[in-house]
Amino acid sequence: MKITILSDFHFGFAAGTEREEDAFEAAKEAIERSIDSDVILIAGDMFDTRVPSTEVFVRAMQLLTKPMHAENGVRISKGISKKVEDIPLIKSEGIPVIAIHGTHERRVRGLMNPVEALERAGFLIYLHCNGVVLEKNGEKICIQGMSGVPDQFSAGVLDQWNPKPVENCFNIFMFHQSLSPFMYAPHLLPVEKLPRDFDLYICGHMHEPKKSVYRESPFIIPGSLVTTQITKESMKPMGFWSFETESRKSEFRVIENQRKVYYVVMDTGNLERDDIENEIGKILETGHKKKPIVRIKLKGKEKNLPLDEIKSRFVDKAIVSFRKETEEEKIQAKTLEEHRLSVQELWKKLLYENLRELKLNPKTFEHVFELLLENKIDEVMDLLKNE
Ligand SMILES: [Mn+2]
Repeated sequence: MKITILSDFHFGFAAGTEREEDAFEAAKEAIERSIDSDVILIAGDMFDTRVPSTEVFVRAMQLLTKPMHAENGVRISKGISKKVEDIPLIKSEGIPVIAIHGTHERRVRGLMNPVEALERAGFLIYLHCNGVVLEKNGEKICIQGMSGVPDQFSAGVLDQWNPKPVENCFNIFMFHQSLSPFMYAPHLLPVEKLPRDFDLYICGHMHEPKKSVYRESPFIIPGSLVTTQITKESMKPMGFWSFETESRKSEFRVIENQRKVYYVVMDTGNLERDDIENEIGKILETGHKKKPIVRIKLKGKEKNLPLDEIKSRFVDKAIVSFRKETEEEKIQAKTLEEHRLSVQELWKKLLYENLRELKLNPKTFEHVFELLLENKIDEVMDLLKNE
C-alpha cells in the first residue's frame, strides 16, 4: 500500500498575522497531493492549541473531507484495543486518515482533545495506545499509535501499553515525543525504549524532517508544515513523506507553495544600514511567490542601527526581523509570544518543580487545573478526595 505521512500542521499558528494562512495552505497542498495514497497518517500537532477556535476547527474539517471522498478500496478490518464498530466515520469508503494528538492538543483524561473530537465527528480515526488493521487486495497493514504524553511519563506509558506487532501485517508504530538522540532536553524518551520488530516507525513533534533507521526498520520524522520557530534549521524546505509498503521505499515531497525562510548572521563590527539592506535586496532578487521570512541575527557589540526603518522599507516584500545576540531576555519574550505552548509549558514546569518539592503528585494538580477551567467542580472534589 501507499502511505502518506504528515505531521505538525499547527493549524491556528500565527493567527492574526500575515502568516496565519501558511499552515492551512501547506496542509491543503499536502493532502491534495496525497489523494492517490491508500492511507494518510498524521503524527500529531494538527492544531496549535488544545481548544482551537471554531474558525480553525472548521477549516481542518474542510480539508479532511478531501480524502474522505476519494475512494480507494481500503477496508478497516479490525481494531487493536479499539472497537472499529464504534468509529463513526462519515464515509468509510474514503482514504482512511489516522491521527494521534500531539503536545499542543493534549488535554487531561476526561476532557476531549480536538483530534479525538474529529474522530467523534466522523472525520478520522484517532489513536492513543491502540491501533487498527487495514486491508486492501489481501495486503494488511497495522497502525498502532501513542499520542503525545508529557515527556517524563512517556517511558512509563509505553511500558504499560507494551505494543506488539501483529502477525501477517506490515506493522507501523506512530508516536509524538521528544526522542533522544534526535533532541536535547530533559526527560527524553530514549530510542531504545521503543517497541521492537515494527516495520516502520513514525515520530511527530520534531519539526525538522529526517529519515533514520531503528533496528533495521525505517524511522521517519515527518517534520512540520509551518515554521514555528525561526532558526538556521528553518531554511531547509518543509514537506511530507510517501512510503510504499511493498518496496519499503520512502520519498520526501517538498511543499511547493511554502514561505521561504532566510537566516542570516551579521557581525555588527563595521555594519552599516546599507550592508543590511543590500543583504535583504540580494535575497529578494531570487524571486518569491510568498513574502520570505528574513531573520537577521546581529552578532557582536550593541550598535545603533535604524532596524525599524529597515523593516518598514521592506514591509511589502519580506517579513524582516532582527535578533540581537546580547538581548537574551528579549529573545525569550519573543519566543514565548511566537509559540503559545511555551507559556503553558513554562507554568507547568514551575508548578511541577514546586509540587515535587512538596512531595505532591503533579499529574493530579494538572488534572485539577484543567477540570477547573471547564467548571467541573464535582470531578475536582472527587479527585481531591481520592488522592
Ligand atoms: Mn509540533
